[in-house]
Amino acid sequence: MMKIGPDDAIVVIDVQNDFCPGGALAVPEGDAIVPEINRIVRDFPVRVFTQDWHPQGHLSFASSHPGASPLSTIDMPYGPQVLWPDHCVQGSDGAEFHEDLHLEPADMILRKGMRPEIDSYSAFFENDKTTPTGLEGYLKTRGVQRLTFVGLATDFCVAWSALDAARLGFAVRVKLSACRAIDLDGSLEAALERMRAAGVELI
Ligand code: VGL
Ligand code: ZN
Repeated sequence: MMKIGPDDAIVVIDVQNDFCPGGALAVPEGDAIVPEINRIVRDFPVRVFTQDWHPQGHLSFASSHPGASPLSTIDMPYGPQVLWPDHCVQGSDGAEFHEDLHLEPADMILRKGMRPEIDSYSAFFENDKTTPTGLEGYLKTRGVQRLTFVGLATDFCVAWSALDAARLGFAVRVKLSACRAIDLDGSLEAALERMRAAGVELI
């Protein structure tokens, strides 16, 4: 059992159809984490859910770059960007939360990745690492000091969110049994190492 106090929050990252088996950017076993998330979410006094929410033609989509293959990397003004298959398009079924995920306990649902020209893996900042989503202010004004991350994908949106949270001064835990990874060219091991080095507790 995790120790949870009044200063704790859970952040459930991107448990959406497109990241589950059958989806456009399916994470292996992405749907397997839903029962555990449903079980633990109510133990936390503050609960945030995030939703990847891209307009059609988003520049993180390979289809927006003629000749580019999905999962290749290009240089964007804000740094390297993996080009993904079209996913989590605003209003599509793929962008909906997994149907078994319990949303009733959510305090806040945060959407990210809406600006066409920049991706946002992290729940705190877009990929330029400077444009804020507002989540820091929400959590801090609610008195939250420690965050537990669960969701998809461990090596992208979960890791980038956890690393930003640590940088912002939150105590950070990632509950790996309730996360699943894309694991593109060793990206999972690299993300775990960066999180450890940043003082993120992997539990
Ligand atoms: C994600 C790739 C692209 C994620 C979102 O939720 O980890 N990964 N968009
Ligand atoms: Zn995305």
